[in-house]
Amino acid sequence: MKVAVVGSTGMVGQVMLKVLEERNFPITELIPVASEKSIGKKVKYKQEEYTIVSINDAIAAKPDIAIFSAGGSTSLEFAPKFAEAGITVIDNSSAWRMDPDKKLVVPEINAEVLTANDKIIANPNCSTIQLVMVLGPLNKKYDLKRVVISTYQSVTGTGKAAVDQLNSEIKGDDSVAKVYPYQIFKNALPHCDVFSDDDYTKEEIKLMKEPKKILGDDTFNLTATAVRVPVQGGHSESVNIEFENEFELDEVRKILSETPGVVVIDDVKNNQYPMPLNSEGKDEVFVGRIRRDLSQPKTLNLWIVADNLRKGAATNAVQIAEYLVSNNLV
Ligand code: 11C
Repeated sequence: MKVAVVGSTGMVGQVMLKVLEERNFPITELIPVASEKSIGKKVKYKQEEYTIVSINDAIAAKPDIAIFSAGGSTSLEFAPKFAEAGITVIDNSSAWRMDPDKKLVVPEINAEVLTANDKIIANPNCSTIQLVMVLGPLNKKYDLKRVVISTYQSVTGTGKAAVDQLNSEIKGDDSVAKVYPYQIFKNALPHCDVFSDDDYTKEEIKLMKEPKKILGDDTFNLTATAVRVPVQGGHSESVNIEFENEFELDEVRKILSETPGVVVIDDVKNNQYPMPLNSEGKDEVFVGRIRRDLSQPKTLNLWIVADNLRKGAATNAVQIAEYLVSNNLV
């Protein structure tokens, strides 16, 4: 496979190269793409250096697959140009996710929706991916009624400048430009991405809309509050799930432990539960604190953690590419 990585110098792009390498994706030619200022510079992949090219040169090189993580406006402008050239795009931005003609895919949950005709495939938002990895198998068994999500999101979700802001605040150095409206060190901002007219943030709206599309089910409701915290290793989510049907906790744990890509860490007697510090660099989605909501029947509380740059972005995109290759869809 000839593979272009668009946005190869960004935080997700860098993890993308690492994940492609680790998973030994069958690449015959790598085409790294980045913005004007990086053209001609090199990126490393499997001990070799590759020269960064412009996005138009990448189209001319006719890769089989282009994985985009270069922001919504680049995707809106260029993904259709790649698609017209017969190149399959897997896009990490929010540009195409809710387009009714585009598939929104978490391979463990809904890879079977993909066909050879899908030339622009959307990778969901990071906080959505880890959520649906847990909601998907539970919906099949107990039928979701309502989901209440509160997130605790890593600064890596905002990008390198936000990591720099946190690290400089930790050092007491005020010289770095602030990405957030307030200090993030020793703080929690109920504000991920921009506010929309209805007073929810875009991140919260993604959490409320994307899961229904991925699960192919709009019979349940979701509501979300997304919070940025001074953490780097991954996103955490406190999730309250009301089902239509009754459940047994042991069966819930069994279903989740048998779900590919999900790891249950739930032994409170020994202080065992998922934490972002332990999820960093891992591809799995970790779930714990699985317990009944004592305030009403058929309702569960749990805690989900995943590395937002890996399963929340790069790994999920590479898994989509792997599915396309192994099913001859590209
Ligand atoms: C965050 N979830 O943590 C965002 C980052 O739509 O892909 C990814 C934004 C997206 O702020």
